[in-house]
Amino acid sequence: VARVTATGTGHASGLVDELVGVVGERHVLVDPDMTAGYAVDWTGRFRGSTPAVVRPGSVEEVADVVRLLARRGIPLVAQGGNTGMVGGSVPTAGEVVLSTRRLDRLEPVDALAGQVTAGAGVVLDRLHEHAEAAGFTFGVDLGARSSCTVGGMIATNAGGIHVLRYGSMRAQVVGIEAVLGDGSVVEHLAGLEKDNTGYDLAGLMCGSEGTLGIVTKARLRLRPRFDHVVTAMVPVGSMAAAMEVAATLRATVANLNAVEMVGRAALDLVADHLGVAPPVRAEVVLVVEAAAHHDPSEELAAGLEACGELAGEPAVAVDGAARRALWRFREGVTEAVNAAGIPHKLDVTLPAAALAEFADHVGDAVHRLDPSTTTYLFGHLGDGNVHVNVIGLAPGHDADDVDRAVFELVVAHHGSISAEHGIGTAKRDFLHLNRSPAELAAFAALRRAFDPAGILNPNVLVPT
Ligand code: FAD
Ligand code: 2HG
Ligand code: ZN
Repeated sequence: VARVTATGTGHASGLVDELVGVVGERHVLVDPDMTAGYAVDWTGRFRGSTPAVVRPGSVEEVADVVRLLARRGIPLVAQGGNTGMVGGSVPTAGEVVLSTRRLDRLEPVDALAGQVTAGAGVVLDRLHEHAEAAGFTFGVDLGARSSCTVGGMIATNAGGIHVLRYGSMRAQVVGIEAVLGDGSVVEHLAGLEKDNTGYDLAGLMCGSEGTLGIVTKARLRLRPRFDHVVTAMVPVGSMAAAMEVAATLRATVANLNAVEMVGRAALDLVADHLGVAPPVRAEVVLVVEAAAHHDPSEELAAGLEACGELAGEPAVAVDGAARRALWRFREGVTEAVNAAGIPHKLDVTLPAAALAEFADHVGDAVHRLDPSTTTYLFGHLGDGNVHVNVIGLAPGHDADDVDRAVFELVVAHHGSISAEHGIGTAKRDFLHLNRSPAELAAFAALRRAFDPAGILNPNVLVPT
């Protein structure tokens, strides 16, 4: 094992030996070829460097690692699948990376309680398979399912495509095990649905972005597995009309699972990227889904009928392969955008009454600032969440100006600058647009209480 060189980090040597003493030589990576993948995010926009990637295999090892880093005052970044979108999972300021991937134990499903206990490093796909084999499903699903982890999803309070039915990650978490910044372990995993014995530490960890503790395990609610699913791709003439369709479907389709949106520019981009023509094309396309113990096709058809005139005939699919073919035009947008350039990703949420107006103007607002940009809109329309992806910023242009223009438009419409991806390093300078000085002071006080040495992801959210 190579020694830590102090390049840019100021870390004392001997750290690696101490880390090796805790987790073993195989689980401390220092060779830059081995650590490189941990030091850059999925989009390639956020890059850093790290003196070491440490991969503990148990809660005790996590606690020992945190304790030794706290003693030396060395900051760390927790990292799960590294699929986060806001630069929160990479060591942008030379932090040690604590990878949770080895904490991947999945306990048997507790069918009586409808719950399961999962290690923080369990990947979402595996959790879904495990739940389904026991006759359940897990309520959160998202495009990064083959890489994102339970711990990362809790730390970001991930949303995804089923929020309108089951809520985001916070609504799935009944209990937690976590290591706080001083190395102490909090464990509350009994999974009692009712438990008013003080502060909800599990709830606090949701959306905390690795600043309050390292999540090592979680007790998660499961939902019924539905074997009948119908998916439709619905063409709509405008964003205002799409909002009406979403509202009508929510009011009429009891088994509604998803109402997702792809704007015209994003649809053309993803179709080009896939090399496949979409079955429907319009100003806005919705991917809607219903799932139930019986075939929900008629229920969804009646809901669509109640929506009045659409911009064409919906494409409908019930078998797995055909449904997946429709979903590719929605879930493939992120990859298609990435293939076209390094994006600025803005993940905003608006009140229902303001969303169409925002969506109709945001592209122009960005374009006025930087005419070389292209703006793509897509997202989770059923719960008011629009992803605004901007590519093609002119070199030398201050990218913050684009972010600021979008966020000011969001705030003018009483929306939020982050719906589901979090704040990370990307948006921390804009957090004050949504949070008052009193709220930010409370955030900072919470951080100090949970992490007195200020070592847990110090550069995200409200920097320590
Ligand atoms: P990471 O990226 O590794 O980390 C994210 C944050 O959590 C960082 O701040 C990190 O420090 C912290 N963290 C990680 N593990 C822990 C832990 N055990 N304890 C404490 N802190 C921790 N997100 C959505 O919400 N909805 C979507 O629909 C969605 N779709 C996506 C589609 C694609 C193709 C991609 C690439 C990403 C998508 N994302 C989406 C973003 C991302 O997948 C989520 O934010 C996810 O929750 C991150 O999980 P992760 O394990 O990759 O976390
Ligand atoms: C999605 O909904 C993800 O597809 C990713 O949250 C959004 O790429 C993005 O900006
Ligand atoms: Zn999303």
